[in-house]
Amino acid sequence: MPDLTNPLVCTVLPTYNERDNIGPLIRGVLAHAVTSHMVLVVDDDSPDGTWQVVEKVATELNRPGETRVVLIRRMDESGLTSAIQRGIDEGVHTYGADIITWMDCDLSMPPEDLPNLVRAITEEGADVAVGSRWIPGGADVAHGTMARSLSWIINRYAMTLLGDQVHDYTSGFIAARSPVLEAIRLRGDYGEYCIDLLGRAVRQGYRVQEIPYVCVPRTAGDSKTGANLLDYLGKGRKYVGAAWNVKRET
Ligand SMILES: Nc1nc2c(ncn2[C@@H]2O[C@H](COP(=O)(O)OP(=O)(O)O)[C@@H](O)[C@H]2O)c(=O)[nH]1
Ligand SMILES: [Mg+2]
Repeated sequence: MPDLTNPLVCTVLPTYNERDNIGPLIRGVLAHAVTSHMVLVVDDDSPDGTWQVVEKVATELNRPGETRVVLIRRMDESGLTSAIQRGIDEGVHTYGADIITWMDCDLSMPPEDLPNLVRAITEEGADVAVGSRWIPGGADVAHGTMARSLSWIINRYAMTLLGDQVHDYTSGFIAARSPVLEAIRLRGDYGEYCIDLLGRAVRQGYRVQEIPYVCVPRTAGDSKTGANLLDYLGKGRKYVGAAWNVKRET
């Protein structure tokens, strides 16, 4: 097991129009920290001014000699996957983080559950920890029957192709040791990156551990995943393609 005595954890928070969620989320993540912990927000110049809120929170929480909140405001690039990858690169190379975590910034993934993912790595020897809705103790009370059913089908398909160590290949609530993320860079545009990452991690023999969590509805702002069947099917097609691609490669 790698030496992770007092590791630095960096939580990457990708945001687009999360003005009312980002402040409570940053505070929640830092309030529940179990080791040295910083957050790195990657905002794509959100029209609602999310980045301004982050600047304000950073001014309040950063102390001389201790950076706890960092804002990266991207002006000429956008997209969820590249935002997370940018955060990973900054966290590992600029700040020397040992563990990188990330999650949605809509408060659907409770920050108080994050320590469970971190401990899976620091205390139980996991390389990657995945917040899972589809194992005992987990649930999805955020989405309707259609979205939940499609997610279930896609995850069953991914499990059949890639391995049943993971039941929530589309989770998006992740913690990983930095060397794993150095070896496996994210691919894809949106949520399919998660199937790709977890599928490759499982098939390359990394220890991937699931931690149950309850996904709750966002209360502020709008989902970037459309709510109609056509949109879900379009995303589903990409997810299926990502799983098949990993199976073909490995
Ligand atoms: N930086 C960045 N973040 C994004 C982008 N699209 C979505 N996000 C963030 O990605 C996370 C997931 O989006 P969300 O709307 O919750 O999608 P849903 O969970 O599928 O409904 C949220 O934190 C969003 O603010 C993007 O283009 N750039
Ligand atoms: Mg979400």
